[in-house]
Amino acid sequence: MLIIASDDHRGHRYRELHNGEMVDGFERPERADIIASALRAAGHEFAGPDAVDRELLGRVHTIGYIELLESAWDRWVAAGHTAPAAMGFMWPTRGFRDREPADIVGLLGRHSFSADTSIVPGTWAAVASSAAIAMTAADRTIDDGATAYGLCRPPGHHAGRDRFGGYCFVNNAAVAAQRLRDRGIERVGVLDVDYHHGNGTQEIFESRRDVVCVSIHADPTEEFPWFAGFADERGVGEGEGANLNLPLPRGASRSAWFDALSTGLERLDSVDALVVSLGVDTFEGDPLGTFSLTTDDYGRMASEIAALGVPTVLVQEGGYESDDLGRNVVTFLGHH
Ligand code: OKP
Ligand code: ZN
Repeated sequence: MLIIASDDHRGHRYRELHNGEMVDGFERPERADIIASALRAAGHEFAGPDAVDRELLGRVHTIGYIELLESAWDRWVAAGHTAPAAMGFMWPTRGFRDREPADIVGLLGRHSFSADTSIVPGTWAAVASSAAIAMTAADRTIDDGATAYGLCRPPGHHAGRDRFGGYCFVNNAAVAAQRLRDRGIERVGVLDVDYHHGNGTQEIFESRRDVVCVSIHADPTEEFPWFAGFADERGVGEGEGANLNLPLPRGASRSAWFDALSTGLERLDSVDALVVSLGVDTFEGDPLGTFSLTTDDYGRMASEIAALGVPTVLVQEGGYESDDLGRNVVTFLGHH
């Protein structure tokens, strides 16, 4: 399979506020490097991304948000901050005014939603390349008529139209889905198998019927992102019915997970092309997850998804350091 990847993610490394203390970020460069070397060893072909199309980013996010991400580090330094990472630390929660601040600290608060995600000097290069990888994987899937995999880092599925958080800045899966639409695919499906709900992807497409979103994830009553991902979120207005959330309790069994996959795939049986938000943090050994999928299960997952029989773009989401991170992705790709 064709792998789209880049080293431009390496400068995006930061410490995160995790349950009240600063720790080395779980979403770290080693993740992508582990996956890349496992894919190389398995004999997959690699290519770099094309330059990202800014108009495409502007159809998924607001242009103002993209410009904020691009300029945030320089504005942080220009404002006199000497901390090694820029982040928001106050968010316009219930009852506050929804207005655009003038200062970078306020702007980062308004355009983010969680304290686990920071901006360092290398962040924009990594984010732009991650989005370019998703776009290019969508292009190659159409051009070659064969599945392409985008080794995106940072991940994207928590990033909303104008907000970052949950380690995500630009929504790579949404970029790939929008690219498929722009290239003439009528009805696109997004299947999010990451352990966490794809709240950003849902937000971006919830009012549209041309992109059908399905997410299987840990129940947000007891897991991040806490405030989205419930079963009664079924789309808004014209998009009513085009969003399906399949939350499972923490610690859900493998058979419960595969039952949810069957339900999700039924909902996607009329799409013309598919984007898979491929998080492998459903693995039994994942440091952030509580599900118990095995390495072999990623092969089964890939076969069941491939049985839809539509052009498919794979986009890497979560999946954190464990001895099997690389093997899990290799196993999925080997069965697709
Ligand atoms: C990103 B992806 C640890 C929990 C909070 C949020 C997890 C984001 C997961 N501080 N971090 O969906 O794998
Ligand atoms: Zn995740």
